[in-house]
Amino acid sequence: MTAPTELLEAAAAGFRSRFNQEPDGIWSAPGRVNLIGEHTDYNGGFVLPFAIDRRTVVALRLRDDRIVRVASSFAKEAVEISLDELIPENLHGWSAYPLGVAWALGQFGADLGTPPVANSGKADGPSAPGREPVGALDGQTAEFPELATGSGRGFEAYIESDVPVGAGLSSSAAIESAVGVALNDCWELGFDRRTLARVGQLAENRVVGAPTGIMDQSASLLGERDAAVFLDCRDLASEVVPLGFDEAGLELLIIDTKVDHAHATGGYGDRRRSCEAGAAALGVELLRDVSVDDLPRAAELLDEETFRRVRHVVTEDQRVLDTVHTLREGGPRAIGPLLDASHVSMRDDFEISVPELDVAVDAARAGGAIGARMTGGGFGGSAIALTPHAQIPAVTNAVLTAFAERGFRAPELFVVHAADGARREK
Ligand code: GAF
Repeated sequence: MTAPTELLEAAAAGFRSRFNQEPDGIWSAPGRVNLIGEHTDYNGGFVLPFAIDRRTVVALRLRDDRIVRVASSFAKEAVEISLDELIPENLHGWSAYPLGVAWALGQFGADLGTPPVANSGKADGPSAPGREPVGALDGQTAEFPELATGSGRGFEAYIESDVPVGAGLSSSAAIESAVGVALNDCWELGFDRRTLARVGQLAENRVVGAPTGIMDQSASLLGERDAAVFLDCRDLASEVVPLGFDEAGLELLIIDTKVDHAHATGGYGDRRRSCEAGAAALGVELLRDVSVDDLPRAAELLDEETFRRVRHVVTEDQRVLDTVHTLREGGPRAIGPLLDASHVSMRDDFEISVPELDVAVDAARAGGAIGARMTGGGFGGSAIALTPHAQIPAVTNAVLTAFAERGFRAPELFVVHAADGARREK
C-alpha cells in the first residue's frame, strides 16, 4: 500500500508533467471488498461491502474549451476527445472508465452542451436535449435528481492508483467514483452520493459493457472508516455498520488468487440472466421479493439449475441481514459461520467459484481463520479470510503451502482496513 500523501503527490506530479499546469484540485476514491452479499445487488437485495485503504487519486483541471484529455500512471498515452464526441461508441480501453463517467453525468442531467438530438421520449428518466433518458437500473426505486447544470467545459485529468487491478477489489469503481466526485465539484452539479453511484454504474453498464450492479460504486462513495455499508439495492437506503475488527483482535486478510476474471464477458452475465429467468418464472420483478419460506414452491416451479441460482440469491440476502444483526449483537467473532455458508452457496448453488478460490478458503480455515469466502463477482479474483491477528502468519503459510502443493500460481495475501469513501483531498 502506498502512503496516501505519496499517492497525492504522484498524481499532482503526473498531472504537471503531462499537462504542464497545476490541477484545480485532487480527489480520491477507494476500492472495496464485499464482506457478504454476492450477486444480490442486481436482484434488488442487500449487500455489506466496505471501502478499503487502497485508493485511486484524480488530479483534474477544467479547460476553457471543449477538449477532454485523460492520462494515467498505468497507460503510456493520454487520450483526447471533444465533449461533442463523447458517446459510448467512441470510448475504449482504460479511458472508458473516466470518460464513461463524464458521459454518464450528462445522461443524469449535467448539461454538457452537446448538440440537441432527438429525444426517445421514454418517460422513466430525466429528459433534456442532448441525451437519452436513463431508464431505472436494476429496478432501483430511488428518485432521479433534479436536472443539474454543467459548465460544458472540457477538462484534463491524471489518474494514479494503488488499488490492485484484477484482484476483485473494484479498481474500476474507484476510478469511476473519484472522477465522479471530481467532475461533480468542478462542474458544480450538486449530485448526491447515491446519484454518483448510479452514474458510475451506468458508465460501467453502457460504456465498459459489464452488466454489473450498484454495490461497488456505493461502497466506494459511501464507505466510512472501520465500518461496512449496509445497502438496500432496491431503494439505495444505506446504513453504516461498525465492524469492530480492531477491538476484537481481527484482521480481514485478502487472498488474491491471481486468477483473471472479467465481468463484461462470460459467467457474470449468464448468472444475471438465470436470476431474471427465475424471477420471471416466479412472477416477481426482482428475486429480492422471494423469501427463504418461498423456496419449496420455487423448487417445484423451476428447473434444477435455475432453482439453485435462485436459492443462492435468496439465502444470501438472508445471510446479509443475519450478518448485520450478528455484528450488532454478537460482534465480528460470531460471523464466521455466515461467511463460510456464503462460500458454500456460491461454490455449489451459484457455481461462480474456481479451484483456487476453494483452496484459498479451505486452507485459510484450516490455518485458523474464523470464516472465509470468495468475494466479488467470482470466476477468479480474491477470497477473504477473517483472521485473529495472531493467526495471520499461520493462515498465510497454510494458503501458500496449499497453492504450491497443487501447482497453482502463488497468491498474494495482504490485510485491508475499512476506510473513508470518496473525497476531495486538495
Ligand atoms: C461485481 C459487480 F460489479 C457487483 O455489482 C456485484 O454484482 C458483485 O460482482 C457480485 O456481488 O463486483
